[in-house]
Amino acid sequence: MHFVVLTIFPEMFDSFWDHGIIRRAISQNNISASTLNIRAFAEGRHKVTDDRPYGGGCGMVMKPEPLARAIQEAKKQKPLAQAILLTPQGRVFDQHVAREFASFEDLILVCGRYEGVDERVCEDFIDFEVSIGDYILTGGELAAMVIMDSLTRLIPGALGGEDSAEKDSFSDDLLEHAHYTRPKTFEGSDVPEVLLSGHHGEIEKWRLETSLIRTFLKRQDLLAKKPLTNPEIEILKKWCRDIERIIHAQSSLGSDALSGPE
Ligand code: 4FV
Repeated sequence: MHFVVLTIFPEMFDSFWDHGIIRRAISQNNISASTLNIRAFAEGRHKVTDDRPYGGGCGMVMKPEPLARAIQEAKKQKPLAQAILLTPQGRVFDQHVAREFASFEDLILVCGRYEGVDERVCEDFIDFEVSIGDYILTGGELAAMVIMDSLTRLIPGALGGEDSAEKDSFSDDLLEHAHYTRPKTFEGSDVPEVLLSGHHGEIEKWRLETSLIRTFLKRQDLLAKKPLTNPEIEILKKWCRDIERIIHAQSSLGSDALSGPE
């Protein structure tokens, strides 16, 4: 996959390309990337890329012509590329969207600045509008980095042998299980015994249970929209039985909690 980033601050990406998994993915040709400076497609001595909003109001708007020319140039370089505008108006990015985009040939990432871009660019030159979240950034560059980072992880070979995106958080719409490494005891707390057992079946079962409980406690919205597997349903049912037993035991413990308002 090739990423073409359209921005008035191309230097912001120098460091991004040059570190960690992104740097290795580029050196191994799992991905490639380039920038186009939108200002280079602007007219006049001052290469102006923004102007005052029609209808008045504060802030400036990105002019359509330089952006349209830059997108056309990017599509000339990468004819199969999909043009994505990073904007709060867009489809909210998540691992599902990441997996969908990771199957594309090439991507053009259009980074807005100021109050936003002229609407006619969105209508005629953009294939997808994507938001990384319901908050306002000063520019689309950080959002473009988020997209490239999460997509690169999904490119086969980019994560290398020791890691795989298959077992990610959200790969099955659950939060990831807890992670532990040496030392066995830290600040008086030990690594769960099962992880030291070498019993892979038990370890996988424990990891699924901790994923489910963490998702249940922290992100029930994810559980609500996830088709559960039989093993997952069995685990939830076991919890229900455990909870029922505890509630039932309350009566024999003479707890008056049971005689509450319900
Ligand atoms: C944004 C977001 C975002 C809006 C105006 C750039 C800014 C400025 N992009 N997800 N949230 N963009 O806030 O993607 O041009």
